[in-house]
Amino acid sequence: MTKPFYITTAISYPNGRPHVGHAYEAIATDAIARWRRLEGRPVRFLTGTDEHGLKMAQAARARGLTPRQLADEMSASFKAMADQLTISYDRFIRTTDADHYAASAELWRRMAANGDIYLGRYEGWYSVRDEAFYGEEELIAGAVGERLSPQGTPVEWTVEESWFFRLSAYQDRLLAHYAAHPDFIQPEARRNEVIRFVEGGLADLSISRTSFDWGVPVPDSPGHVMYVWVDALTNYLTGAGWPADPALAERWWPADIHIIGKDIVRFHAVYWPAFLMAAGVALPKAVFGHGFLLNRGEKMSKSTGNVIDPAAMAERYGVDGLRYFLLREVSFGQDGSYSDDAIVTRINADLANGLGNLAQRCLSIIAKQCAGRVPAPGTASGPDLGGLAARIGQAMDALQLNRALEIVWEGVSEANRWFADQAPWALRKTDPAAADAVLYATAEAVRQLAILVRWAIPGAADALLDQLGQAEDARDLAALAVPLTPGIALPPPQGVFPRLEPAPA
Ligand code: ME8
Repeated sequence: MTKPFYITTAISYPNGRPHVGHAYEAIATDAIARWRRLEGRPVRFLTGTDEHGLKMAQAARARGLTPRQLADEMSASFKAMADQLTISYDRFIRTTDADHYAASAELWRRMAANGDIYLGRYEGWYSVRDEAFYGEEELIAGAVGERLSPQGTPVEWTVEESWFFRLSAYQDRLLAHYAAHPDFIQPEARRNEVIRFVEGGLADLSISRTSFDWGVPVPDSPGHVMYVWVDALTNYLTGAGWPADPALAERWWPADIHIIGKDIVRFHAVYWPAFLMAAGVALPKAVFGHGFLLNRGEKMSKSTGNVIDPAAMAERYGVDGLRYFLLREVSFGQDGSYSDDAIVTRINADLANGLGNLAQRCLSIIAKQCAGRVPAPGTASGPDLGGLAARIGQAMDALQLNRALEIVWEGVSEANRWFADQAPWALRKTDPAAADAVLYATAEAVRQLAILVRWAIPGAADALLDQLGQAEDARDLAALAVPLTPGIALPPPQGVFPRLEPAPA
């Protein structure tokens, strides 16, 4: 399993501070990246910020800043969020990075060399909030009859000279690609939407702007900057070392999967593969459009102000508590809802009472009755965790992250049940060796479970593995086969999962 694995999040607009939707995407992508590393695969994980475009320029003006100043300030807060949430990215890309300008210009030149870019005049509807062009037929009516984008954002009639990408020429090739690669767009519902959209016919795409200058300059075309989505999508290539470092790009490209939200599937599953086909660059293997996170069922967005600060959530629930809730409670690919109640209940039941209790009870008895050393195994068979790793692997391959956690917790329940049935505290009085054997088997089960859940709650899992005296390099799936060494001294046990109190009503 040494095939390299390249995974990306969307890059966020740093026109405001990150919200929990951004945190969710980073956590889910991180979970997949960490699972692949546990399997022993070399992983490259890219995340970052998408800093150009009219939306950034307008947000900066509103605050009396230059776009660059706003981007610096907000990009730093996205990076701080990623670090706080223990997101294991290999590069945090900013689309203002120098190598990204070079990659974007190179992609443009190749599309142009293929004859797919021509100069024209754009007249049509543009939504600054979505940074997207819409056809008249796609617009919907707002409350007072005004025109809105299909996402419900304001649109304005825009007229300017523009370079166009010959997207219309790619309809058949895109449909053929979707048919030949059924996993290219996931989940199924997103795939069906995209196919329907492409079957409806594709208009050429305006890919440059002249009305503002906050963007990557179009090669050899003074006054034009690239439409922000052209340079934004190119970040995935820049992050693989393309074209500056061919050996690196060869290793990582094509990407194994782009993890993005459902609102931007069209850009990733239609425009992006068409750009790459035009440039003669291989297509990513898959695009996964996850659902939206709703605060008690309501959509949140920077523009509506209904935004929850992920830093405050991580503070209240703990980084691993927040990660666990989002991964366990949201069915990956579908929308999910959260509330303080739901988070507290889930954390207390599964982390504090479930895994935490198992580890704490077993380790505190070992500390007291076995002089803090891993006891002798004896002949106790232990809880039945056989087949768990394989089943989790299957769920992870299918990107059923919540299902994978359910399976881990089948193991947690089994281990708790077995431990209680064996009652080592009673056994100690009649058969100390048998009591030791039960404690050994339980500690070994905690070790296995900690490894199997490390992709989801890395901080807590590592704290458990520390308490079991496990070396840094003995924490991957290969280490499942190497049981605890009897006799090793363990550090004093400490609770890893605090119980949370519900918020006052
Ligand atoms: O779309 N729940 O940036 P962005 C879950 N710059 N995910 C959410 C969400 C929510 N409530 N709100 C947003 C952009 N997201 C572009 C991407 S990629 C080349 C360019 C997701 O800051 C959203 O779907 O608006 C997207 O995947 C990511 O957060 C960044 O959103």
